[in-house]
Amino acid sequence: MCTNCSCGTEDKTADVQIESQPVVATYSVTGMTCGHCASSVSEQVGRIEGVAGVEVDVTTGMVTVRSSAPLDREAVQAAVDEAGYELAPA
Ligand SMILES: [Cu+2]
Repeated sequence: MCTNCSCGTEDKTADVQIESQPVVATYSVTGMTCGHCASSVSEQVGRIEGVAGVEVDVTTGMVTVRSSAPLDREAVQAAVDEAGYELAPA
């Protein structure tokens, strides 16, 4: 039995807990070649409302974005565009 909230369940992966976790989405960005590219993309994408963290892998072009809610693909595209790179089609 859960003693924290007295809900009576032994399941520690309750829906509420899952929903409160940040959303993680991965995007593919083309044109990045160095750490500066990565930080530009990371900075722009990080400005999108709700974004909690951005991880960029220059080698693979993968951009991992953590946010409190699912992001608008267009918002991510605009941010990547602003940084001077292109979001690869999903
Ligand atoms: Cu660069």
